[in-house]
Amino acid sequence: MERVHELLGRMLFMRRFEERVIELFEQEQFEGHYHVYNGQEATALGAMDAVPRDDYMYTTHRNHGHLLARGADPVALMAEILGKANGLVGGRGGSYHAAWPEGNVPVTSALVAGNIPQAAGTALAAKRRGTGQVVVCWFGDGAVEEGAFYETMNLSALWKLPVLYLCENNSVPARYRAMGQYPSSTHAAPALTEVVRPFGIESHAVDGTDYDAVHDLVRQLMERLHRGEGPFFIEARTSRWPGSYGVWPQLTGGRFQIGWVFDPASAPEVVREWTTESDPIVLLARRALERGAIDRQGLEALDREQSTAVDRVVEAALAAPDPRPEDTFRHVLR
Ligand SMILES: Cc1ncc(C[n+]2csc(CCOP(=O)(O)OP(=O)(O)O)c2C)c(N)n1
Ligand SMILES: [Mg+2]
Repeated sequence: MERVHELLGRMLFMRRFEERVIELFEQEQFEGHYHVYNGQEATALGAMDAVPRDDYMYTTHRNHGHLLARGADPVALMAEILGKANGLVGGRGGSYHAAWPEGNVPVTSALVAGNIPQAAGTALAAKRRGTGQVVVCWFGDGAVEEGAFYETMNLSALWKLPVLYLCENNSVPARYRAMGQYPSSTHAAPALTEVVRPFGIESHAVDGTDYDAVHDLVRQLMERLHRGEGPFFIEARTSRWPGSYGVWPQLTGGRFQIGWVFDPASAPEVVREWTTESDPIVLLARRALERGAIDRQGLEALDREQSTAVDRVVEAALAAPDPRPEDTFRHVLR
């Protein structure tokens, strides 16, 4: 009971965090492109709860959820998105290049598939140095169309690199998430799990809206990676949040309302089907309600708590200082 409570709380925190990011962008509080993690919360939390802190994580343009799940300080992450001096990397990276070196997150690659060779290089270094560290590399289904992906799969298999390749295929309709074969929207393979098998890389598909399924699979594969097996490939299947259909995130349908859990028909039409069939928060909350692990009052209170926590994060990040002009060339090779 405690656990589902805590998990729903963490998912709601991520959701409210991203909603505020969209609003802050619309209020011109920061510039530059960015993406949000709405709808994939269960995947990041399920996976990151199974990855030891000593191991590395490489992330993508959809990095906020990965960083939060990894345990990055939300104020420092929000401050980084806003370009503030106390951001994760001093406000120099913004959303697209946030990193958390202390948390073994060396860099975000906003280049689709750009982080895949980097992750393999880090794994090669760890292997040669005998540090015992493993690398988790996130990417989207789009990265499986890139040449860098195939070169890296080949070398990873040849060199038996300790990497968990974690592909988030967010183009899967609800009914295909847990079963059957489903490709990405723009890949010729019958399923993304097939793509790495000719390299001899073991691969698995998992329903990315199911925290427990993701967690169990990642935990098992991480244990095996630490024993020297691998590399491994996971395709975590989710269905794209309508607010992420376009090139720029939009708060489509407005902020998520906890009432939609109880009455999905009350959700605006643009998000109704997704909310009903694919929102990992709604799916988990409904299961918890059915078995009496939480009640309506408890869920509403949880959401209020998390919304307030995010409001505090935003206030702190907005109040943080901008980088000083005299620091412009710090860390720059000249
Ligand atoms: C090499 C490269 N090509 C194109 C882009 C522009 N771009 C940014 S996100 C994106 C879609 C990536 O799809 P996917 O990897 O499935 O991730 P998703 O956005 O679905 O999470 C593209 C094409 C890019 N950043 N890098
Ligand atoms: Mg995708």
